[in-house]
Amino acid sequence: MKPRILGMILAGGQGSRLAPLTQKRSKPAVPFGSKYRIIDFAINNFINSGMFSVYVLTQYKAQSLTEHIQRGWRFGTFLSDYFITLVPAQMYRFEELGNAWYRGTADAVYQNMHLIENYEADYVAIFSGDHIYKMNVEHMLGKHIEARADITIAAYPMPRAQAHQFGVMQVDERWRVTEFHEKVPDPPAIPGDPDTSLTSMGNYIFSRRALEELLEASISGQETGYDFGHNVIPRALSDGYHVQAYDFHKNPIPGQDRPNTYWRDVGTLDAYFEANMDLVSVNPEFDIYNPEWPLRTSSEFSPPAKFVHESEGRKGQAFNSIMAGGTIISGGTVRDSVLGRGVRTHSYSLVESCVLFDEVQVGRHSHLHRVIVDKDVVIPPGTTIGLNPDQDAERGFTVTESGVVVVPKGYVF
Ligand code: ADQ
Ligand code: ADP
Repeated sequence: MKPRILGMILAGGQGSRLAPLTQKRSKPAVPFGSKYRIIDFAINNFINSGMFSVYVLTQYKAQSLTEHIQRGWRFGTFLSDYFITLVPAQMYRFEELGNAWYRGTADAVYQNMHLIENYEADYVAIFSGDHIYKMNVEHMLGKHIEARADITIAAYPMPRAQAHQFGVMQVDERWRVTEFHEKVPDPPAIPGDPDTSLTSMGNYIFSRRALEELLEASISGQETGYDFGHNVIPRALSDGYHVQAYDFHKNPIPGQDRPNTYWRDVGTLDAYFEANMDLVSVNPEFDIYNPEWPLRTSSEFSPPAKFVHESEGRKGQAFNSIMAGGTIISGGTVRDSVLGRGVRTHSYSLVESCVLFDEVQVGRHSHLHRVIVDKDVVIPPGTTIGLNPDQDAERGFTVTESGVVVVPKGYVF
């Protein structure tokens, strides 16, 4: 019999370092790459791996995420094993836990153990909803089963200088995890490679019994400490469970020859901006055009994108850019940019290295350089943003370390 695997996507993250993009929505709901939301990549990973039973655990400012999933991710079938269902924090264990929202990642799963039981899962894939990447989860499950592991953690080698923001593992020659350090100031390096650490991607496959035992042991009756990284994984190691690391670089993606090395935690505005720019580079490392790994999203109706050339001085043109339906580039220039649905740029405007969300309007003679503009913003004619970040900060915009300027949703000039 085919093993039964249930997918759970952790989508409750606040994403405070992405503010103001996360002022009104959770991190997984933040638009990305013109047409997508960040969570779409995690869902596509499951769907493209042939896993159609997926719960999405939500909590913080979930309205936008809820609407996106309801609108875009319906199977519309009568087969009960085919679902993508939102599971908001709803105090399901109120009698036992009292007034408790999801108190951490492991608690989010603990409070929903009944779903795992009802599904009669053999394995549970608990994945983060926060990252941009492709991953063949079926391959990871195969390795988990082959190793007879209790837990398998997806692993990504990362410069050691950045590894303090992640969980870091040490493994033996068979990639069995021997140590796990969650966000420590001085994380260990890979032996023989002092500048690199093996980090956790926050994606776990659990054998069902190990998950039940470990959550019971590490959550039940505890006053604090409800996270996979801080609590459950260290406990699994100290209690002698078999914890295996999975080498993400060996993850095969159908239709893709090059090794699967692209994984981005777009946790900061600069990282988010750079990952968008990756999509408009001439030869992107992250291929969104692979027909064997389709990247679906909510498909809203929109008319075709249009480029208007009224006269020599008013050419509507775009270079090295991506854009969604409904956009009209009217007599202005767009370069190295990511544009959402229904964007309008008007004559003599110049948009360079920008990320414009849905419905943004750029007035005549405006010039934007390295700017992220959230939804529903009308930029009046003759506005300059991004050329003088100090001035932009004085105007009240968020300016990142690298000088990217962020105009928040609905900002009125
Ligand atoms: P972080 O990403 O810092 O570290 P966390 O903030 O707990 O961990 O978020 C993990 C995932 O859970 C995210 O997708 C987030 O949206 C979601 N989430 C957070 N709180 C939640 C809650 N209360 N309810 C539901 N979902 C919630 C983790 C691991 C590290 C690893 C990194 C990789 O702990 O070991 O290196 O992920 O990014
Ligand atoms: P997004 O910008 O993420 O696409 P939407 O504009 O589609 O979000 O909003 C989705 C839902 O989020 C709205 O229907 C509304 O319920 C809620 N929402 C958005 N902005 C606000 C707000 N300022 N205050 C309260 N709710 C909001």
